Amino acid sequence: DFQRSPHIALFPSAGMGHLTPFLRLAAMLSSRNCLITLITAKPTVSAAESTHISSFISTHPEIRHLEFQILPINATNPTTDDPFFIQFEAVSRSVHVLHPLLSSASPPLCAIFSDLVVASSTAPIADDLCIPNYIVSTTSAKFLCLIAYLPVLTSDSAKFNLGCTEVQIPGLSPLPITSIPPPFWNTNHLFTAHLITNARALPKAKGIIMNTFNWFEQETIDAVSNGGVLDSLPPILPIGPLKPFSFEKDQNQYLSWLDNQPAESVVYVSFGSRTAMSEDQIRELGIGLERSKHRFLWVLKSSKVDKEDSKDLKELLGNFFLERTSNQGIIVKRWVNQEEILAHPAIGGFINHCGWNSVSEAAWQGIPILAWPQHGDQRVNAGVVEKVGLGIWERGWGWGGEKLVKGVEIGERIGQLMEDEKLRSRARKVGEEAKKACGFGGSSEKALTGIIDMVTR
Ligand code: BUP
Repeated sequence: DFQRSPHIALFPSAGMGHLTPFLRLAAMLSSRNCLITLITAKPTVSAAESTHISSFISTHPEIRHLEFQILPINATNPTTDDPFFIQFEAVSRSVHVLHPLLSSASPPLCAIFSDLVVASSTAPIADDLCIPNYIVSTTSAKFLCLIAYLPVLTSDSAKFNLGCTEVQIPGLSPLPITSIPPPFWNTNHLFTAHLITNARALPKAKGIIMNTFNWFEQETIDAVSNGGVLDSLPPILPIGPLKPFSFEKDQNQYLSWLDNQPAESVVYVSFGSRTAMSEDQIRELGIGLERSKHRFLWVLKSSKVDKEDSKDLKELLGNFFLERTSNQGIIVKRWVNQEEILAHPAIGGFINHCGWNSVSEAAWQGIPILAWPQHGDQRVNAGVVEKVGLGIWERGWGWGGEKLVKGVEIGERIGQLMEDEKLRSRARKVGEEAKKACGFGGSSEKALTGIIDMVTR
């Protein structure tokens, strides 16, 4: 019955960091009696995305899939060669082809939930169909505020220039200038221009659905709710941490290896799906892991898009390293099931770039993070992690690739991550609060119920 089963279109943009939270949200809404149409653009940038979409659709037959062909990408942008930014632009430019498909949906759509990076393209469609457009943010509430305020900031060079030490967003504690992603200093940069366009569309949205929770980002969420940041911003609706859904169990060697390690003894190392460190930095990280003497599970990526690249481990790290550490840790160069790893009792710490999905997964499991942000929203996210006590962050390591961080220093920080009992118990507390937020009567659970009620009306 249409009244009781609202039909909602979910529309993620490019990259696993965007796809993952949408798939989770699709599964959560579907289990609450919503009819879901998942819109995806083809071709995808990475093989990981297309594999995950097919596997999700085959394990969730109740979810409809609407795949649309994007217009040819414009690969000659002078400001960036990042394939994900280029795809953001191409997806946005192609959205109009969805209009007839969405207007003829049966039963009619009750709402569109779209990615922040297509907000300006979906707003007119939702308007035309007279249905609400909710924006789904895949970053922290703090970084979302920076995006929302970016049109104001970038138009005021007196307050926003490289000579400042801090950036002031109304209602929030100041952001250090070093956390601002470098592309933001250039309004012509594809990423910056794209975010500014979409930030301008935010006031048209009915709400901004966030993968965070009140307790975790209290200051920011309160500030927005009390009209700080921008008057025109719609309500932000924290429903996280978004719950993972299960694919078939990963039958891989690394899981049986983990099964044989003592509780909380292993440091898990991953920098997400779109960061490849330089080969020199990879070697230093290897030295750091070895020196720390802690057990490790390292997901290694040496190419930006998919990691099934040709360089093998011997070439990257050398035979001696692999032999010396063969009893201390394992290195994998493939897509792993990160959720399953973080949930494993052997994991005691997480060296991570602070991609927001990884942060929310670590928060859910109560695993402490050694933050090593590389680009984009990650320094702002690392600040959130540090402030709430989920992890430690060595600011001096800079942005990814800015400097070569030496193995000795990395080893020391790993020791701190794995041996600090206070950090571990605070991280556990974060995990408990995350579960409270998503449990019956919790803040995230109530926000999700509220959204479903709103679109069902
Ligand atoms: Br790599 C990798 N397995 O092997 P983030 C990642 N993931 O499950 P990113 C795996 O991909 P953006 C792997 O659990 C997380 O849900 C991981 O998203 C999963 O970082 C997701 O953490 C990665 O947000 O994206 O990939 O850098 O730049 O958009 O933050």
